[in-house]
Amino acid sequence: MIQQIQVIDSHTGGEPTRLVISGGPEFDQLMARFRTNSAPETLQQVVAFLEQNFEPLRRGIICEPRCSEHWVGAWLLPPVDPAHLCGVIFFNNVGYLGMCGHGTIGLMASLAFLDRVQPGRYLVETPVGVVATELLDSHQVRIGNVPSYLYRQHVEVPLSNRNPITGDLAWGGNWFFLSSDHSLEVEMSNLAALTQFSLEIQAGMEANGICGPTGERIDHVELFVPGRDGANSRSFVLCPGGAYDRSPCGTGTSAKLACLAAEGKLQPGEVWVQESVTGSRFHASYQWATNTGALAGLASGVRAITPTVQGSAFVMGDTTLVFDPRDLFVDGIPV
Ligand code: PYC
Repeated sequence: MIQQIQVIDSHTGGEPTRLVISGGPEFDQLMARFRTNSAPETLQQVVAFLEQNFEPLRRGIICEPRCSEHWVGAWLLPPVDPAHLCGVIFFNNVGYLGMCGHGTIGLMASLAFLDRVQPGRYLVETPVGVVATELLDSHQVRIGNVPSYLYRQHVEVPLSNRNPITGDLAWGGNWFFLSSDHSLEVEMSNLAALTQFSLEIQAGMEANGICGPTGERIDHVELFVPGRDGANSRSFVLCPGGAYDRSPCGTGTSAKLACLAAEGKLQPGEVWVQESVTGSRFHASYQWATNTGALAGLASGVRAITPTVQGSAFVMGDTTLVFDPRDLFVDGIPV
């Protein structure tokens, strides 16, 4: 049977998001089946179910030939808590993400495009926590991300063909290795070298057992250089599937703020302008987190932060994807 899936495509600072609004898994039934009192826990169980049962569809939606590796997909879900706007589960070409900052900005702009939200404040559920969002106008969105923190500072990563690199490990809704310990130019003309270097760092971490507090893969790499023209910093971010983030990366900016806060280099409420390699910008700030629960790996003396990240997104497409079982690549081109 031919399956049809309705999606809204947007981009946030150049980084695209494909929001699946209908035609996919029966989320009403799935939510009823897995519902617990905790929205993140419920969504984690839904992710596990999707991983077991809907991998071909995930790949078909987000991989070539319908899409490509630098996109992030998003399943739109009914909320666990009726006081919340919705749930969202982000995915990419290789699997699922905990949170996605640019994607949440894209989600809100897409819902505004569909006339499902007006400017105002909304809570959105993700598998790693509830995210506060504020739609400022039909494009501008501010998100209050999940508690973020510096996990380990000055970690040396051995590299196979060059000197080791030193950086920090931090959580911003995904796991990041953050470093300024390099001499690469963060420019569009240097994307191949930045990508190659970041892949070597990912491989170096894997080979040397450098991971999160409970064995999590550090699957994002951020390379920083000083900012210019009013930006505090400029960065290149490599995502888990090998593509670079065209936006400054919302979860990556959150992880950066956590490091700056822990080092006393940025004060609560102070604005940090993070520029991406493409030149797009997020404006970010933080407050000390008050209610973090138990965060694995939060060192004594280090406090978690609540980051706020602001950016804008534009809708690019309102599309029906068609999945014909006779198509050799109905489930995407295998990688
Ligand atoms: O904006 O958080 C983000 C993000 C993660 C991966 C790609 N973008």
